Amino acid sequence: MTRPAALALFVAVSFVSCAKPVRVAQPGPAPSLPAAEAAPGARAGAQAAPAHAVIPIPASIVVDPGAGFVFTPETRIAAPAGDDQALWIAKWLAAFIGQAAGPKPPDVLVVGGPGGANTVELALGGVAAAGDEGYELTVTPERVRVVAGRAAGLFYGVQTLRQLLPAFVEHEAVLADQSRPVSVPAVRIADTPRYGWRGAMLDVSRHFLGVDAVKRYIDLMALYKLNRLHLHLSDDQGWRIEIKSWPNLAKHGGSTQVGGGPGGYYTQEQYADIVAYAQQRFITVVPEIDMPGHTNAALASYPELNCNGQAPPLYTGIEVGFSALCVDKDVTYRFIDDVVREIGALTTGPYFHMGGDEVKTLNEAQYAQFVERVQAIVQARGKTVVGWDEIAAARLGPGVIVQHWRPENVPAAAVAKGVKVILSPANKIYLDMKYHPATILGLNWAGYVDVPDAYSWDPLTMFQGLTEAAIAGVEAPLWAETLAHLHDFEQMAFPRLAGVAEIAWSRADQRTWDEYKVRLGAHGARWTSLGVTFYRSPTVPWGQ
Ligand code: NGO
Repeated sequence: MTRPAALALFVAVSFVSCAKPVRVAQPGPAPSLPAAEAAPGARAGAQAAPAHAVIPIPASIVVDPGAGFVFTPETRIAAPAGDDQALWIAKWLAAFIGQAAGPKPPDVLVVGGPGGANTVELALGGVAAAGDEGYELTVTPERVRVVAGRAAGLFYGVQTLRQLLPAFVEHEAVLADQSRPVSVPAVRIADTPRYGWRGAMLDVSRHFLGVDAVKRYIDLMALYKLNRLHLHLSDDQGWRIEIKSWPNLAKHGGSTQVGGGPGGYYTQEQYADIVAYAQQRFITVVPEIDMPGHTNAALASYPELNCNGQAPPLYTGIEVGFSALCVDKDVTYRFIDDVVREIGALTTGPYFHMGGDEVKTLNEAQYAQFVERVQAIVQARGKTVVGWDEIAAARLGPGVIVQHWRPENVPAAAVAKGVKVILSPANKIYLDMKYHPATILGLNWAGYVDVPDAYSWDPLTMFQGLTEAAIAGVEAPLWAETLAHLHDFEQMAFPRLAGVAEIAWSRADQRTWDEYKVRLGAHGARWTSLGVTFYRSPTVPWGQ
C-alpha cells in the first residue's frame, strides 16, 4: 500500500531518498482502563449514554452523580484582575452561553479573589495539573471553578466546560424565549496534554478557502484543544499569499486552482488576521511554502526561477512530482529569502514549514544541498524549520522538526539526527483518505480509513524505533485535490479530527475504541447545532 502504487491513475511519484519499504509496526490492542480510572462511559457499555462525552478525554475525571451547576440569568463569569487573555476567555464564554440560560449573556466581572456563589470563576494560579496547557475544573451546585497556571489552560478548561453543557447551547441564535435550564454535571477534572504539537493542516492551494472558512476550521479545532494550524500555502496549482517583493506569485500564481476555478489568495492583512484569530484561541499558525517541488505556481509566475528561463503554464490537474525550483541559480535563494522574510514577519509563531516532499527531478545531492541552504535561510530569519519526512535525507541542525507522512518510511533517520518528529501517517490520519470505497470525496492511495482506523493507533508504537521524547506530536493533514467547498473539508475532517485530537492530548492507557465511540456519538448533536457537515459512520452509535 504505497502511495505510488495506489495512486496509479492520479499521481506519478518518486522520492528523493528512495528508502526501501520497511515493515510498519502494528499497534497492539490498546490496554483497557484500570478500574480506578475507568471513564464512567466505559462501564455504561457501548450503547448506553456516557456520564460525560468530553473529547479529548481528560487525564483524570470524576463525575459526581449528585446535583450539578445550573446557569441562571444571575450567573456571572469572573476573570482574574490584570490578565487580558483570561478576560478575553471569560468574554468568550459569556458570548458562548449567550441567551441560552436567560434574557442576556452572563455578566463578566474582573475580581481580585474568589468570585462568590453562582459564579463561573476563572483563576490563574498553581495547580497540580502541570505544564503550560494544564487546568483543573471543578463543578459543584454552587459554582464552577477553572484554575490554570497559564491562560492556555484556562481556555482548555473552558472548552471542557463547553462540552459538558448541552449541545443546544452551540446554536448561534438561541433566543431568550427559547432559553431553558443549562446545567453542567458535578465533576472534578485535572487535565494536561500528552503532546505539545496537536495539529491540523489545511491544503488551501489545490482549492482555495477564504478567510471565514479558515476561521471556522480554527473554531472547530479549538473545541478539541488542537493548537497548531498548518497552512499549506503553495503548491503546483496555486500560490495563496501575497508577497510584496514578488507580487506576481499571488496575482498570477494564485489565479486558479484544481479544475480551473478562480483560485484566490490571502492579502498580507488577511493572513495576519488569520494568525491573530488563531492565536487568540491558542493556536499557532505554521505557514508552509512547499519547495523545491510542488512549485509550478511560482515557476509560472517568474520565468527566472526556471532553469530554462521559461515560465510554464499554470496547472490545474492533480499530478505531483513534476516541478522543481532551479536549485543552481542564486535568484532562487533570493526569492526564498524574501518569501521567508515576509511570511516570517507576519507569523507570530516560531515555525516555518519548507515542504520538501516528492521531488523527482533532482538527484540526491542536489536535493540535500537545497534543503541545507533553505534550512540556513529559515534559521537566519529566526524561525524553526519544519519539513516533510524526505528532508531527513539532508544534514539537519538541532531543533528541526520532521513531519512523517509516508506509512512505509520509518522515522529512524530523523530520530538518529536528534530531531523531533510530528506523526501524520497517511494510512491513519490523512483526512483526505476516503472512509470506504463508496465515499465520493477524497483519495485512497493510503487505503480506506474509517473512523475506528483513524483512532486505533498509538504514536509511540506506530513506527519502530521511536521514543516518547522524540515525538513532538500528531497532526492531521487535509489535502484538497477533491475538496472544493468548506462543507467538503468538514465532511472529511469530521468525525476523524476529534479522534486525532484525543490521540494527541490523552494518554494511550486511557483510550479504547469501544469507550471512545460512545463519547464520539454524543458529538453528532453538537455538530448538528454548529452546522458542521460530518460523516455518520455506521461504526459510531450516534446520539439524538
Ligand atoms: C502527499 C503529497 C500531497 C498530496 C497528498 C494527497 C504529501 C506530504 N505530499 O502528502 O501533495 O496532496 O499526499 O493525499
